[in-house]
Amino acid sequence: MKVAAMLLLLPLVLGALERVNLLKNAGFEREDETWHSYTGMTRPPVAYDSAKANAHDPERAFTGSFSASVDTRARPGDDNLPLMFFDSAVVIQGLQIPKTMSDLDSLILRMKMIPRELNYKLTFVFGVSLSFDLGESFWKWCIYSFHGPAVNPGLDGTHRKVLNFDAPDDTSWLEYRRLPSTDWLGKGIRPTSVLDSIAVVSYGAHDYWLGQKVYWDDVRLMGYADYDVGVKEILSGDSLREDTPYIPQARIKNFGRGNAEFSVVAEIWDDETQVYYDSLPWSLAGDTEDIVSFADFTPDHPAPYILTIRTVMEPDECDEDDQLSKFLIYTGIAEPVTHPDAITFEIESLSTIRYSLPYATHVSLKIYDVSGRLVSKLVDGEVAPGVHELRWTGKDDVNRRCASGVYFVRFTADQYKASKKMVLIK
Ligand SMILES: [Ca+2]
Ligand SMILES: [Ca+2]
Repeated sequence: MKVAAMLLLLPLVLGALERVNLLKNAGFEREDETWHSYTGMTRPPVAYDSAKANAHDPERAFTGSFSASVDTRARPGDDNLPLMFFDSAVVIQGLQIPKTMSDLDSLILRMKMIPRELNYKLTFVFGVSLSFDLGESFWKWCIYSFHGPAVNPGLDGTHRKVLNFDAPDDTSWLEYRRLPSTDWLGKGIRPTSVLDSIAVVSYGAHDYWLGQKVYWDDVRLMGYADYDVGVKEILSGDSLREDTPYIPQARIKNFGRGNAEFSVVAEIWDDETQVYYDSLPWSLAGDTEDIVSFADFTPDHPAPYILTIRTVMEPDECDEDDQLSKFLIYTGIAEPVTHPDAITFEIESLSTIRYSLPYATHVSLKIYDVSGRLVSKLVDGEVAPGVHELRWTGKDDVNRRCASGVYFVRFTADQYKASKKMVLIK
């Protein structure tokens, strides 16, 4: 019974799966197909299309890195405006792999808001929506709604969580972190409800225009992935030496729960030119790591090189862990010679013995007392080329302390034979 209980516990102990960002291109740095933008509202009372949505805003959004934006600042013309009207700008991403509410951890938002005019600082409305597929053609939007202090807080309910705040006077970025399970479970959402999509929205509405431009950056939905591999760390060094092979090496991980079949690619670039490419097929069980070593690269000219190592898998739920890069500094200095050109043997200090081998060979290193009795056999076997150093601890082969006095160290390597005197002092 005890054994069975232990076995049942084991997967829980090992399952310390890391949470990853389940949104693709969360920093909106690329123009790609993962985010879609829509403008205008298709439901009554009246829709206008003065809104602008950008999944990849070419304006630099204050940070130097591209962001998405939703903009409803422009008010429609005043002619024949009805009492109520809406306009909205939406940037939306459908999830590639179905995720349930219990897979999700936290939602992290970074945004910067500019009200339509300073006078309208109190009446902005924008938000982030999570859409859950409840089955049988039912969906539910769970909306985090950011309201100016003058907007009706009574909108808070089972579909909407109102987060009131004062618009900042400057253009600083705001950061919010929410726990969707805490906010939405029990409000029509179950742990098994499937997340369908996420959207960032700016609303313009009413006879006085609630308009604002909102920039979004690094929107992250942390949770457990089924299919996600990535590069954790580049292990190979950052220096290149002339005519010395460099072996790109990295620690990779399967962050997902499922088995992963993928490839790992290493590239080295000299400015715009690719000077090295290697690709290896790999497979990893869920939540395991491995170390990958690629074919070696020998630079033939000094240059500022960049090494990039990346994983390639389809599908892969998180793209921000796929790739790491580092600069390789070309020192132009050959590595010190590690292969000596002759066999040498010396007693460095009272108990330090050093010998060098230009090639692998059989080595015998034995210590005898003055009567010629074998006291200790330090080395007896095949030894790799290089410089080798060892200390005699002053004990014999059965770990007894030897008496102070004079001993002889006899060294044999290939055809080389030498004997040197050593003094042991206690
Ligand atoms: Ca960005
Ligand atoms: Ca990945």
